[in-house]
Amino acid sequence: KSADRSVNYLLEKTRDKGLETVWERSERQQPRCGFGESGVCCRICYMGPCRIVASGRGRRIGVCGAKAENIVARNFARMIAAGAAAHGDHGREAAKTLLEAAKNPASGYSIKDANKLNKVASVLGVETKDREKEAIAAEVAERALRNFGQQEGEVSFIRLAPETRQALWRHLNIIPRGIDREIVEMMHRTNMGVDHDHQNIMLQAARTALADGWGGSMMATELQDILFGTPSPLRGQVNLGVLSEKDVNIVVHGHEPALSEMLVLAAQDKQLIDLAKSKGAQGINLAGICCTANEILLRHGLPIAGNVLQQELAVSTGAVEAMIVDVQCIMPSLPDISKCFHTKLITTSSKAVIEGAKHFKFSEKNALQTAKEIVKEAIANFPNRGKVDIPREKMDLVAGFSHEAINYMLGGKFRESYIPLNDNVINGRIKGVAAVVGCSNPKVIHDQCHVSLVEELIANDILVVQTGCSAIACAKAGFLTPEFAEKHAGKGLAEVCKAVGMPPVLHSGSCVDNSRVLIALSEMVKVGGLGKDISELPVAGAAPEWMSEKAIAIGQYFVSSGVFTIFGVGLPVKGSEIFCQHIFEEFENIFGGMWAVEPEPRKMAAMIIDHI
Ligand code: NFS
Ligand code: SF4
Repeated sequence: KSADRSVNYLLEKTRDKGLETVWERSERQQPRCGFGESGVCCRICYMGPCRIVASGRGRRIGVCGAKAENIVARNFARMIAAGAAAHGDHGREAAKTLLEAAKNPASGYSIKDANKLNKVASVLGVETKDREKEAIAAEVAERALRNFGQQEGEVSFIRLAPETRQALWRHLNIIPRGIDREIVEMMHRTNMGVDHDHQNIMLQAARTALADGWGGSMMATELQDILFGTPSPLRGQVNLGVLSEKDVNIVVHGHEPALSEMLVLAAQDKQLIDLAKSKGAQGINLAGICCTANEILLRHGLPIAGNVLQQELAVSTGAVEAMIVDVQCIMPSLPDISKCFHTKLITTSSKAVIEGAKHFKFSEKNALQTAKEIVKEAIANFPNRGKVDIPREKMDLVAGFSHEAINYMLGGKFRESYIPLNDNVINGRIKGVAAVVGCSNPKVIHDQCHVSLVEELIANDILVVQTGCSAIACAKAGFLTPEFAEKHAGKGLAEVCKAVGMPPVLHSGSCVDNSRVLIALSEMVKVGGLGKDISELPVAGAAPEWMSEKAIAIGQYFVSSGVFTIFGVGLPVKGSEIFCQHIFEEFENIFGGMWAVEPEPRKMAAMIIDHI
């Protein structure tokens, strides 16, 4: 089931115990409905559901007359709207937290990176001269919040894109006016009986996706850097072996660092550590799952227990006192598996409540206080621990490659810039750059596609940038160490990695941090020598094991930004040849970037290498 031995080991154990995980449930869904899988099931109104067969003697149109390309486009566009909504809401929370940090010292939040604050202030047009950082931060937060409800104009971060790209977007009339506004319009236009032109639907889908990448996601990344610090390279560890037999294990899972950052503070509290000792533990071990894990790794070097498909397995070790979740990618199966062990499942967001879990209301106003209560709850649970079975697998890694860090690392202290990267591409040592990102999916062998694809790319001198669960997969396989370059990277890439002391695979953060990739690509254009637009750069994007709507939103903003983007597993579009032709071919003439799909990682690598 997995390329990761610790996963296979625990899966055998859970099966012996008669427990169920995502893999058993996935098998039970076989055979899957072909209409749904190929995107031609429409449930938008209740004259349906309608299922379309585009060719042959089947039902070619829905009850209302919708054709296959209309239905596929609407479904695809709605996935983009949902993904953009998730990232947008995350960005909104970051802005609210920044406002709290600026105005309410009792919240426990503060401004960690004043440099970044000034940079973001200048993008948002906030005056910085002779002002306290709190005053600047408050205005930055307020302006950021305005980006969501704005009705006209352009969202602020668009201006970080290359001029040529901005001009193209203006020409296509797809610059997002406000983040929320584009999502609402997307939902409206895909209602029963509104937009019946798949090309027109996809233009608004492109705008909605840009409102994610250059809007909500970028907001989340940039404001979190101000609040919690901009990542720079540091060492860490990954995989289920990071759970400790002797400590109170607290696993944070979800996405918003507003929660996990406070848990980091609470877990270091001397009184709470003493309390843990009084219960017979050695101390407190905080580890993460999914993107929250990436956030605490990048900023604190704290360990990652695993990616999205490992959430149930972490509980099945019997060593987790509390799993604390906020929003996104949290399986509703967690209370069931937690009941079979002593693990307390704790929800913290009023947006994400799970029946069977204990709810601690967390808000940016009482953050540290709540975090301490949660840690106490975990400590109190330590004496209830039964037999534990923690797999031995854990791997060292180096992570923390924000675009600022890459800049600094390549250019050195006195001439921070992307010039050396561009030079190395021009002189042929590095052939290009690929962003390999996204989820894990039980429809394919866990981690396998990520690992095989990345292996092939670096062997061909392509520098790989990673985020999300994909980064965790390659980290577990040992790809995120400078030493890995010597053995597995092509000669040119290995030389560059050795000179700079960096891994051939750069971990840039969580999924909202794909916005770092957009900024890095824009910098590569601005430095010059490789092309006048992102679409002219030798770069590509890939999500080999995607599953979430968020991944589709990311894919579309990469494409709308001019990047050739390839997805594994499959895409729910095959039901319409007309639609496929539009996003796989015609898109290139519109955006300079286009979608592709290929489940086989070696073939996927070949397509990326060809493109580059
Ligand atoms: Ni991205 Fe991060 Fe993982 Fe997929 Fe989920 S955790 S936001 S959506 S599964 S990569
Ligand atoms: Fe069927 Fe049209 Fe209703 Fe979709 S919108 S369910 S195709 S009638």
